[in-house]
Amino acid sequence: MRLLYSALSPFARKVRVLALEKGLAERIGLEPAAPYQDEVVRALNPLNKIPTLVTDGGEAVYDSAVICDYLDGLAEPRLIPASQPERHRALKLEAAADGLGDAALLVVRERMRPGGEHRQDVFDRQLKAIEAALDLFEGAGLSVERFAIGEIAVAAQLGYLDARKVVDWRTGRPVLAAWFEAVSKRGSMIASDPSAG
Ligand SMILES: N[C@@H](CCC(=O)N[C@@H](CS)C(=O)NCC(=O)O)C(=O)O
Repeated sequence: MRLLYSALSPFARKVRVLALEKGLAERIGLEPAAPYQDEVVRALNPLNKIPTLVTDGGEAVYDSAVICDYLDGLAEPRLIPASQPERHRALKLEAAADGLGDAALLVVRERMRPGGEHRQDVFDRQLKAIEAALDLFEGAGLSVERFAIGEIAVAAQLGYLDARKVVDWRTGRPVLAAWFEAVSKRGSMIASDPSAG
């Protein structure tokens, strides 16, 4: 398999962490891609986004949630719970984390605009979503021991907030900060840490 990715992409990191946790990483070749600079990924994914996985059979799979679902079916341990209510909880957590990631990306892209072109309404709207999602995570009872899809998705996005200095998310969220510190020690998180190069 091949994974088109970038080291900084939190969605690609979610996929990589899941693959590492499942022992699948050595079966996946990592291919850097730059969807904001070129159109290379569009031949595989009409959205021209990363992560995009190409299976051994040559099928292109996207987006990150669908890639995780595909990889989860290839090996144990299952990191997307099969039974309810765990499944519902995990997928909802993943959706909130991915949504935070979409908002964080918009903030970062908006900041890249030259000075006078910033759109304050975009900042305000997206920062509200980021802060509310972080508050949700603070009270979500995230597990250090059970590092399943919901937890993986949250951890990947918190890493992105740090890497891009999007917001100071630790202030006022001691539970989330302690949880992230603990899960950041996992081999999968260390191996996929964007600051590690
Ligand atoms: N919902 C998608 C989001 C992926 C995404 O936004 N990827 C960014 C990089 S982190 C991208 O490729 N953006 C290119 C673009 O929007 O044109 C997923 O979960 O895979």
